[in-house]
Amino acid sequence: MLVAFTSSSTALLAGARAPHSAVSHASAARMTTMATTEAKNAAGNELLLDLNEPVFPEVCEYAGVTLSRYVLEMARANPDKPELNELVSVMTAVERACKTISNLVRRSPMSGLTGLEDGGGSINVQGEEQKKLDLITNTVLKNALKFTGKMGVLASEEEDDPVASQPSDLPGADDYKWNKEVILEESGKYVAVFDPLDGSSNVDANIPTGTIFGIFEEPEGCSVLNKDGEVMDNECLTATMQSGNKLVVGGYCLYSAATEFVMSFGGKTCQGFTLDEQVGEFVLTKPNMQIPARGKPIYSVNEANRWAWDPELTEYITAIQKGEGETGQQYTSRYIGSMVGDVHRTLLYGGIFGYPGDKKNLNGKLRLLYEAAPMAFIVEAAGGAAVSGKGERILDIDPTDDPTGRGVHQRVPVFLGSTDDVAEMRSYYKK
Ligand code: AHM
Ligand code: MG
Repeated sequence: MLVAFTSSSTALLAGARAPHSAVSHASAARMTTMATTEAKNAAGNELLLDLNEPVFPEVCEYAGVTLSRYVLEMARANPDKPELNELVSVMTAVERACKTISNLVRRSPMSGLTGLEDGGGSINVQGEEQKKLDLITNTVLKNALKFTGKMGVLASEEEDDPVASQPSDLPGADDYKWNKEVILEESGKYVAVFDPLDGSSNVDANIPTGTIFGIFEEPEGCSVLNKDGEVMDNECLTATMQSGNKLVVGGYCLYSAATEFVMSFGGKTCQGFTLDEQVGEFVLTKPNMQIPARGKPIYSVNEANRWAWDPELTEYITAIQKGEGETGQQYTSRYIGSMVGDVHRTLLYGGIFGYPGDKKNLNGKLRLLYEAAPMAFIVEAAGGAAVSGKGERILDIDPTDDPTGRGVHQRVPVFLGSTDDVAEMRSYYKK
C-alpha cells in the first residue's frame, strides 16, 4: 500500500522516478492512502515486508526531508507494524555513526589516524592488515548500535566472529569465551551486519570509502543462554547468518567529496541523502533512486585479474571494450577499488560492476553478509540486478550453506548494475 502526504503541488509517489528539483518549497502536508501494490521490489522479486512508503510531495525549502524524518514517517506510515518504531533508534544510531565516521575520515590526515594499526601488527581473521581507521570506525558503529538497546548480535568485517551487543549479568555470561569480545544480551530485537570502512586501503590517499550495513530481525525464540543459565552453542550468535532477502533495512554511506547515505527500508524503494555539513543533517537529495536498465556504457572490474577469469567473462568484457556487445557501443572502464564508490556510480549512471571469482580466488573477494547482500538489496530496490557466479540472485544465497566454512566472512562472486548489462554478461555463460 502506498501512503502519500499530499497537498496542492505535484505528488511524488514512492517507486516513481522523481526529479531532484522536486524536493523544494515549504507547505503543510496531509496524509492520504493510495492504491495497494504487491510486496515486490522494483526488480519484481518478493519482499519480506510490504511497507507503505512515506511520500514527500513538498518539503521545507530550508531543512528538506531529513533522514530522521524519513525514518519517522516510514514508521508512521505503517501503523500495523509497530515494530518499525523500534527501528527508528537503530537507524538513528547508524546515521550518527556515519556522521562520526565521515568526520573521522575527513580529519584523518590531521588527526594522526592514517596508517596501519600497531604499525602493521594488527591482522583481522581474514588475514588482512587493519588500519587505525578500520578499528576506530568499527568501535564507533558497534557502540552506536549497542546503546540503542534494540540489538542482539552484531557481525562486522573487523570482528573475528559475531558479537552480542550488551554486557550481561546473566549466569554463565562471564564464562563464555566464544570470542575475545563476546558480551551477551537477551533483549535484542535486531541483528546488524556491517563493514565499517569498506575500501580502507584507499583511505590514506583521500580516495572515497564507505560504510555498508544491513539490519535483520533476530530469529524468533533466539536465546543465548538456556533455561539453566548455560551458554548454548553458537545458534544465537550466528543469528546474523541470514540471506539478504530477509534484510529489513540495508544501505551504505559514501565518504567522498560529499557524504551520501543511500538506503532501502524494506527493499521496495531506494532513497539517497546528502550530509549537509553546515547543519549536520542528512537531507533527501535523491528520492526513489532508479538505476537505468541500460545506462552509460561503463564496466567496473579489477582487470588485473582477467588472466584468471572464466573465459566467458573475458569474452564479454572484451566484446564491450571493442563495441561488439549488444549495444554496439564501446564501453569505458571506471574502477575505484572502493565498492561503495563503484556501486554508487553504477546506481546513478548505470553499467555493470563486478568482483568475479577467478582461478586463484574461486569466490572473489567480497563478503556475502556485509558487502554483497546489503548492496544487492539496494541495487534491486532501485530496479537493478545483482547476481553471483552462477547467475543466482545474491539475495537468495543462504550463508548457512557456505561450503567454504568461513561463516560470517563467506565470500561470493558479485555482479550488479543495470538489468540489461547484467543479463548480457550472463548470456555469455549460456552460449
Ligand atoms: P575491504 O573491505 O578490505 O576494504 O575490501 C573490499 C574492497 C571493496 O571495496 C572493493 O570493491 C575491493 O575491495 C577492491 O579489491 P581489489 O583491490 O582486489 O580490486
Ligand atoms: Mg569491505
